[in-house]
Amino acid sequence: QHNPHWWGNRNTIVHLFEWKWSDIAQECESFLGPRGFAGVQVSPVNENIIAAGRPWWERYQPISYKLTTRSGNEEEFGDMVRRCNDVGVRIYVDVLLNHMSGDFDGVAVGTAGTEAEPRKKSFPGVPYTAQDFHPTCEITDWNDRFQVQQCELVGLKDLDQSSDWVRSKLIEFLDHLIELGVAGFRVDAAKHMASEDLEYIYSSLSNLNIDHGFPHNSRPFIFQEVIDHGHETVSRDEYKDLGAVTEFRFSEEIGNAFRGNNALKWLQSWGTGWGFLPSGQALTFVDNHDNQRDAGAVLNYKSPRQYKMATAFHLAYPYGISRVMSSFAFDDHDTPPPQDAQERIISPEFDEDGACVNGWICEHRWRQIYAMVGFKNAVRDTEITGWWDNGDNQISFCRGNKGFLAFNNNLYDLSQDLNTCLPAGTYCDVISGSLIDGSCTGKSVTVNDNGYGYIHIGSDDFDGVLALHVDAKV
Ligand code: LM2
Ligand code: CA
Repeated sequence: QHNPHWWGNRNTIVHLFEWKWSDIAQECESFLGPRGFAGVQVSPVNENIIAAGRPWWERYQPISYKLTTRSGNEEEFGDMVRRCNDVGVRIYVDVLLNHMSGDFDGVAVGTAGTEAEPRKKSFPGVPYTAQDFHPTCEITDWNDRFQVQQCELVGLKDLDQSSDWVRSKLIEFLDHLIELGVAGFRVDAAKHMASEDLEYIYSSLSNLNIDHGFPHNSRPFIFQEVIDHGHETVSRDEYKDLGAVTEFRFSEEIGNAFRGNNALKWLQSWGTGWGFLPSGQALTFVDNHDNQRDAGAVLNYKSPRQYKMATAFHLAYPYGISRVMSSFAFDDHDTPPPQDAQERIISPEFDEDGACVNGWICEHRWRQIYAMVGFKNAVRDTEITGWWDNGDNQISFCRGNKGFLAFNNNLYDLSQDLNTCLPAGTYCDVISGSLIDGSCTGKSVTVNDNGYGYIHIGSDDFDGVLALHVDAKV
């Protein structure tokens, strides 16, 4: 279940973290479809606990499988899926199969009004009772398979996926979403579930809904969140044949490289050469909603120059199933999404350039990022050719004869003739500007009959990357 069911030549997923369904529907029609995005990962859709201050992570504490959250209700969700599918944008849902909520004093009331008593493992909205959960224990040894898979991840009540009842409830929930037209799922905390149990669940799911444009017998796309740095007992290899797996090593290594901790010339062997999963099994990202909040190598929107360069490399190098993060501004781990005084999530607002202004970051609306989504579509099915580097932090390469990229992460200028592999002509750099009414609003490069062009990326240029492709030829 590795096929994401993309439409046409599209090939990038965006995670619209904490967005409301009605806003995503609008975004599919007005921005994502026209810009060639392939799909959206949406926040969890099922009812969750209400935590004080409304941190984003309350949505990782389910109460029932009713489709009512701060992002909207079932009707709004269904309307979003239909409208996005109509413009060729697929929807993938973040699903919580490992656990329900954590401890809560007394009776908890969820976002759909359902009551539960998490301390007693009583979730009548499903219903689940204590016998549907593993006995309570804490994960202290991450090399102990039993603890990792059967104890409670940060105290969240741990479901027993080997039980027929639990399996049937999870399958019913996922099938309900398939019926509504989704293309697949991000499986949260997959490492904390036995792969045999997941295999049973995935293989029991319905085919995708043909009324939403999916071919007959299409299987739901699965990408599993498995954090594997290579030194734990439970490994990504147990999951990779069931569906794609999040490749966290990609995120760390690309952060290292563009932070300057590793010379860009080494990126020539990017992908499996770095010990990553085979391309078709790897869900790749510069940052995700968890690791963008951690200190360390991973880049996020707070380092925009390096972040844009890393994203350009991510989308230009033919490796993995690409996902772009779209965040809201945060100060610390618990910062809630933009919300009003009644704790309702607010809709993004845009300035005249289309950038988000009211607490939403919307990296996917940064020109340097959406232009690379277009680049990836334009060069689809071509190989890397013509690799060049200066032995350090200046690199360039071609994607067949359809696209060309150059990066300068040195503290001196890149100024020289380079092989772009492109047909002769003038091309707009889609990073510094765009092709508008037949001319470039940013840099342009003239390519001669031998495919060479003069490339300049100053060390103090606004962006350290330049990108040319055949769909932005003057
Ligand atoms: C994930 N993948 O495996 C998600 O990507 C990640 O965002 C989730 O953690 C986690 N697993 C569980 O689904 C987040 C957040 C945690 C938060 C949990 C549950 O990063 O901080 O934990 O969601 O809401 C919070 C408190 C924690 C407390 C727990 C249970 O921060 O201190 O533990 O709730 O009450 C006692
Ligand atoms: Ca578990």
